[in-house]
Amino acid sequence: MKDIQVKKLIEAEKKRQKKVINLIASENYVSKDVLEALGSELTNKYAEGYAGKRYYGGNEIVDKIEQLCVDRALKLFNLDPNEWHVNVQPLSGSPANLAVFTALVPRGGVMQKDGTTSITGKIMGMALDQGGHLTHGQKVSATGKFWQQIPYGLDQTTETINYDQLRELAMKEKPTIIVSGYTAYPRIIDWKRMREVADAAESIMMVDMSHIAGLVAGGVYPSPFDYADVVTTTTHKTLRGPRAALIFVKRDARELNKKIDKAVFPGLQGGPHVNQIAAVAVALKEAATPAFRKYAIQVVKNAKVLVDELEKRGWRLISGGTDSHLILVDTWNDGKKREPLVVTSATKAEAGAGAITGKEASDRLEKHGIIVNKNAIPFDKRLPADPSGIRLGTAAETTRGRKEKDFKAIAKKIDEILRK
Ligand code: DSN
Repeated sequence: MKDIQVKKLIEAEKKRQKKVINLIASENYVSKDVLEALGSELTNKYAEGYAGKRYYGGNEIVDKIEQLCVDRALKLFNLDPNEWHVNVQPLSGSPANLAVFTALVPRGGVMQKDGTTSITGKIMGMALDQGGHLTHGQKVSATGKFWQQIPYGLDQTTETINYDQLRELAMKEKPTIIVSGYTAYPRIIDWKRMREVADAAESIMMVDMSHIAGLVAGGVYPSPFDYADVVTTTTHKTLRGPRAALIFVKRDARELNKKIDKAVFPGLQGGPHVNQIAAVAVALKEAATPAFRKYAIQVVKNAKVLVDELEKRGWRLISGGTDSHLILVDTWNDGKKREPLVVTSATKAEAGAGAITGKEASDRLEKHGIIVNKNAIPFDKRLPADPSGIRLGTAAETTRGRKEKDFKAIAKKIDEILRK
């Protein structure tokens, strides 16, 4: 590379990535092949439209790449192309979710007597502080500005989804769409029950499986495809691909797939990033191998070891543990278990002498080479900029070959750093 400034910065970031222990639950390390596809000449090409129906010439090869990606995406999740459609063009998770809502959830826009504008479409999504994602209808996101979010949450005692409450709320609100699949929820989601709720409320069932896609592909987390109408996913978390997203849509008489395709292009995006699509295709092939299945098994094993070792040292884990790659630690207490579980305390005096906020914990760990993110915990009384916990994940370090004994050592180190 001739640009020395950028080259040096890339080298520095490469070094940083090698040096640290990366426990960011949404990050991973891609293969050289994925990087090669991303850095290829495919980035030069405009390809607005879909395979066979482009608005630019010269797309014969690009059509083959996009079709290959489609075929591999369906195959990886055992989907019959007659039953499922997949759009491989979303640039990332937020535009993918926005495209689904744009296509399927009606917007109001009727001026009310008091001058406000009515919003008719309801998106039922988990509240941010309970583990939901911004793009599941939170107010600060476009998805919460164009549509009304009906937030749902967790049971305060178990810190897991209360499906009966969820059903009650859904029946009362009758949202157009119910979103499950979260950004900070360690447990297995009962897709069948989500389907029952969606059917009862006559809602569309959407699953955002961004965090768990690699675990679903690896067969260590239940697949949502037997139940959902729409499944979105980013491709760069446990799936270990480039930053991009996919939208899977069940084919039926409603032709949701056609609406969603139109919302992606020309609704929200112009030319797809063909280099990114090729890189996704590479990652999807990798994810279909026995080696990837072994990887997915190890990711969950490592997370369970991390849970056990932290718990042994007195740390309270949200929901008491994990079924996935993801762990939420309540750092804002004195390092002891809360008995019984209570709403997190707002002040240090209430929290106990050893309490440490999520921000303090994350900053302190980073100084010692462990990278995590601060995270709100359910029913958090603190603000998102300095919440009561941290989120940990095992996907990235498992890619680097770390096993149970390594995660035992990592847990010990985390405990020592946080108690200093
Ligand atoms: N930022 C991602 C995460 O960390 O979960 C979701 O967009």
